[in-house]
Amino acid sequence: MLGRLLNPRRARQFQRLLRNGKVTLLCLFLTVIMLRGNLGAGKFGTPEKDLDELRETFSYIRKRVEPRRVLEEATVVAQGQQKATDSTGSGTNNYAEFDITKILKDEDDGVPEFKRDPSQPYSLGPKISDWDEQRAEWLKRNPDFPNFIAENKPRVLLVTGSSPKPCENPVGDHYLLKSIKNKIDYCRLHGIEIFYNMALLDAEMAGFWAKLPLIRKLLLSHPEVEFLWWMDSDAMFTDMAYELPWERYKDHNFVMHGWNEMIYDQKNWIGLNTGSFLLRNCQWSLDILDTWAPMGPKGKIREEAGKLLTRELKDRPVFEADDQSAMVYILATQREKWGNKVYLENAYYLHGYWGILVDRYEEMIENYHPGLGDHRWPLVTHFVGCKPCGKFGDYPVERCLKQMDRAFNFGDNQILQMYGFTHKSLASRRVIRIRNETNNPLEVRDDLGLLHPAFKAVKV
Ligand SMILES: [Mn+2]
Repeated sequence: MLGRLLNPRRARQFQRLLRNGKVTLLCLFLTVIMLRGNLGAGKFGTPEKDLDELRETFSYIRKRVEPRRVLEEATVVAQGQQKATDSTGSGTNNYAEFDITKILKDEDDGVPEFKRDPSQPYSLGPKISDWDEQRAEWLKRNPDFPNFIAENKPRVLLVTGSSPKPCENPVGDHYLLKSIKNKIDYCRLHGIEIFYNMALLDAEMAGFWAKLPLIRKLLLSHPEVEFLWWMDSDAMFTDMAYELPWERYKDHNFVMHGWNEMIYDQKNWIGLNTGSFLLRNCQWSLDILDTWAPMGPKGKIREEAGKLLTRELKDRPVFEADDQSAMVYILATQREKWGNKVYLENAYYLHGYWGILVDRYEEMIENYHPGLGDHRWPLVTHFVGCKPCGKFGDYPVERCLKQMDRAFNFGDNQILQMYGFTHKSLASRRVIRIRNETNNPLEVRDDLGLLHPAFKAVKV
């Protein structure tokens, strides 16, 4: 028929075209069948859905071919190994499915824990009344461990810590890690030593009160330390360049963020904050610790003391005695005894309440620079009421974690800038370069002077 319509040469050409076309169509048909089969959507999906999935799959394959293959190989290997260990009965290789309580059960060796004589009042330890003499003698005999490392630069030990147990939720431990990384950075820059505590030294003083036995132990064991700086695990440094005005405290032993009027006139329970404070290593400090501790023992004592504090202090909610309220109460009721050695600091944020700071970081970046320590660039942002390591806090979890990330990144940017990086934004874990690499690395600008800060320089 074709032969009749076309000349023989044209007809042969046309037939070849048709044959090739059939092969092409068959190939296309087979490809579609295969892709639909692989994607699953082919079972119930509409053609549009198929198309979307095809598009996704192709862009996914383009981006992911390598990592995916590696991952698949790793999975195969892991499955193989798991089979091997399952058969020998020595447990799983899968961390995600492992029940951590298997190894975290507290060893009970049958030896009863030391129990204090309940007829005796609680004390942090044997009475010491000549610590200043003992310590002075030690310092004289150990000139290689001076309590001042430069003029007006005391030797400082920053003390922080967290519970011996993992957090109640896995993300809490991640935030503890961020928090200690942040403190390590600040302390390295400022020539401050760090102690991270995870041991409950006195079972009676669990919770807010655990810091008291720890602080006393560290003061007595480290006579070379002039100031101990307590900092909560929920507080972060947000000004890496701010050096404390040590000179200002030369006649004081206890420095807390707070206001005289709120403590001495109003007895307000939030007139000071015990989340970040300085305590000098001296007899006076041992004495105030002894005065501070008796409301701490858990159980009846702490509960009864809580009632007294709620009754006596302004605006305090009903709950067991906490170290902060107890300190407000001591200062407000015994000002003559302690007041002249307590410095209530509010010229910068030794502690800064996160609620009034974290939303203003961008504005601070716009208008100011690190090194100010105050409302323009707060030294410390303290997440009071967020309990990232616990089950419940006083604020929505999402708000707390988001703002803790912002505070961490805000502080971390000051570290990263030294090395030419910054976080993409305060909400981002990712970093970007802020300058090009150079073959003159020693000539890079260090805007904040943090690579070799004057306050860290060793005076020989
Ligand atoms: Mn706190």
